[in-house]
Amino acid sequence: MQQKKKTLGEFIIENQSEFKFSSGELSKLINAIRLAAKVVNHEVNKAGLIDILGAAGDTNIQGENQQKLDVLANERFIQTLKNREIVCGIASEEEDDFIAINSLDNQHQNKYVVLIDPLDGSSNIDVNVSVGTIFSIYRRVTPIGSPVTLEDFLQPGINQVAAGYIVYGTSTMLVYTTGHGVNGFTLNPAIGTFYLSNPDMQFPESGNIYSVNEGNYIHFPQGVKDYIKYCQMEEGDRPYTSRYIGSLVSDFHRNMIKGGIYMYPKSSVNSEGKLRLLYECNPMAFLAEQANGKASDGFGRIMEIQPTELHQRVPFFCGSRLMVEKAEEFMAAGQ
Ligand code: P6P
Repeated sequence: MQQKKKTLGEFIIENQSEFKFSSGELSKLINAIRLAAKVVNHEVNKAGLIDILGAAGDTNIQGENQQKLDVLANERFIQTLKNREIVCGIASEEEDDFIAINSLDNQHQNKYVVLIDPLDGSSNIDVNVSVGTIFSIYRRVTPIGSPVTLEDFLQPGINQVAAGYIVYGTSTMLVYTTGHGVNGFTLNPAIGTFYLSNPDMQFPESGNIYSVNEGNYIHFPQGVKDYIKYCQMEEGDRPYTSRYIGSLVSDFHRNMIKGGIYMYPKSSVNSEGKLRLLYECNPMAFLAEQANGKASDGFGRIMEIQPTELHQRVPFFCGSRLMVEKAEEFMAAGQ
């Protein structure tokens, strides 16, 4: 007799005492994310059917062509989070500046700020490749009751109280951590319920998959070039397999299950790399470390970087601990 799978709601209630949140606040936050995820999942899955493909005509702060689904996902998550009485501010990768949420009745009593990449990998939408949402939650650092400020968002990743992603793939999964390990929930679209499908997710200590856009090889620092050549050499358990989907959450998710390393290094084209520290690297780093993996900028821990601006980019090496450490060795030698 197959054991009944626990729902996300049951899981949160059972583990409420572990969370740094007072009772009910985390469930409200995760419920808001869960609701928005179901709406976006519905839109992503029917994207091919109605005319919301193609660019919305605008470009975001990154200068990237905004896909209509980007715009829709951004609006859905912001609106759903605004409706909860626990968030005092939101920063979105699709918005130039942060959004202060002034609750009329309790005047900024809310304690948490949420940073979100509403639809990461959106350039894959038109070719039917998985995309994802990434979120990161902090407790505000300025006094409760005062208007939220930029300081509340420019916190090092070690201050995160929760982080996670939704991957809209062959099945839709919500994977998150509150500092007590990583758990994965799969959506049953027929009834709109997330079930605990991957309890206590852990990166294998090593692996044989490396994920990097090798089209940028000639622009990489010498240490990265040397590490890629190391992955391709015939020696021991190498050559490794190269797998690159071009969607961070999908590459990360596969590597966490099978073992592997994802790299987006800096290059002569992208002087600080492409990924955003606050919206992509810190939440994925929190998940990686909670799953016994590692996340580095090639030289040091991602989560210890003190952010200086909302949209700053950093080089990103993330995945199985021994593979990231080997990449760091090549980066140090290549200095
Ligand atoms: P490139 C998507 O735009 C993204 O931020 C990540 O999801 C993905 O891993 C990376 O950029 C892909 O970038 O330059 O290889 O196409």
